[in-house]
Amino acid sequence: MPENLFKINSKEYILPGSRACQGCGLSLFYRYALKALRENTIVTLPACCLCVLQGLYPSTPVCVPALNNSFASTAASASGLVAGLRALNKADITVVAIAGDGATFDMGIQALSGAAERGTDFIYVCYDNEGYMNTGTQRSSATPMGALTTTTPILTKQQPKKDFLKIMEAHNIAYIATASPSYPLDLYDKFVKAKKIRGTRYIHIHVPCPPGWVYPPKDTVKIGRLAVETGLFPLFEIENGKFRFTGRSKTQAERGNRLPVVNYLEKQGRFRKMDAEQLRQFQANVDAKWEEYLRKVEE
Ligand SMILES: Cc1ncc(C[n+]2csc(CCOP(=O)(O)OP(=O)(O)O)c2C)c(N)n1
Ligand code: SF4
Repeated sequence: MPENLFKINSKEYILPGSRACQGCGLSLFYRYALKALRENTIVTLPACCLCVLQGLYPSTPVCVPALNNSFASTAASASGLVAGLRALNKADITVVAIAGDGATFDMGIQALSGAAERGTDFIYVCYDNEGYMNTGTQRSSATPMGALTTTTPILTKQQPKKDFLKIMEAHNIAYIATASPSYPLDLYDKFVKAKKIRGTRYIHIHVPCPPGWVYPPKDTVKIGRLAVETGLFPLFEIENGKFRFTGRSKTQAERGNRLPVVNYLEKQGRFRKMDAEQLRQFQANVDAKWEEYLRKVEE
């Protein structure tokens, strides 16, 4: 892992002029991921906020080739790119599929599951802003219980978030990791590593979104840190079936010093209607998941 930020590739692959909102966690993640992936990378993406960030042809602030595809077919288009590059003897180019949670948890799960089962040689990244944000914050199956969205405007979302990492784990793929732009060294390191591994690699990114989560844009990094420090979004990787915590989560697992999840929830307007029972249930779900991960470390 690079010891400090100065060890990170200094080249910028996103130039000024992106159309993402102020304080967007997606832009932060994308900046560090592209620095790690460097040249010899092709991105494929569906309709989503990343597509807005990429801009409209013929102008874009992004310096790697990118293909726009339809909503449900990110992994299918990545599979096609991999096959095409192999036919052209250009298998050294890394294909990176990047999609939001709506395009992954809901719409694109079939194509992703198929490609993962075949072990297709690409990196799939789900950037999880926990809703259909590009179209105005509709609920997805990644939206947490208790959140207000434009399709759960009164009662809040009643169901817990789908455990998508568990679904990906069941595919026994080459590499799985979680990462957060609030911990850029950890994120950078995981993309450098993923680029070297062959087969299907899945990286799940926690992406705070100021308008959708209802908090001031200046707080993005703080919100991302709280997600990790409360144990809601632990940093880990699973390589050849072996689970290990990384970065801040590794220290916390050793020291047992997680913050209460309310510290994270209270900073966001989307949780303002959460009642005491939902809060209790939320904390219980986070605790149970954390215990499950601790048991995996021991396996
Ligand atoms: C088949 C299809 N249905 C609906 C849409 C409209 N649409 C465009 S972007 C989007 C939201 C995407 O959500 P997500 O994948 O979570 O990415 P985010 O917008 O949050 O970045 C929707 C519903 C579409 N483009 N195609
Ligand atoms: S809606 Fe959220 S994820 Fe989309 S560009 Fe704006 S801040 Fe980023």
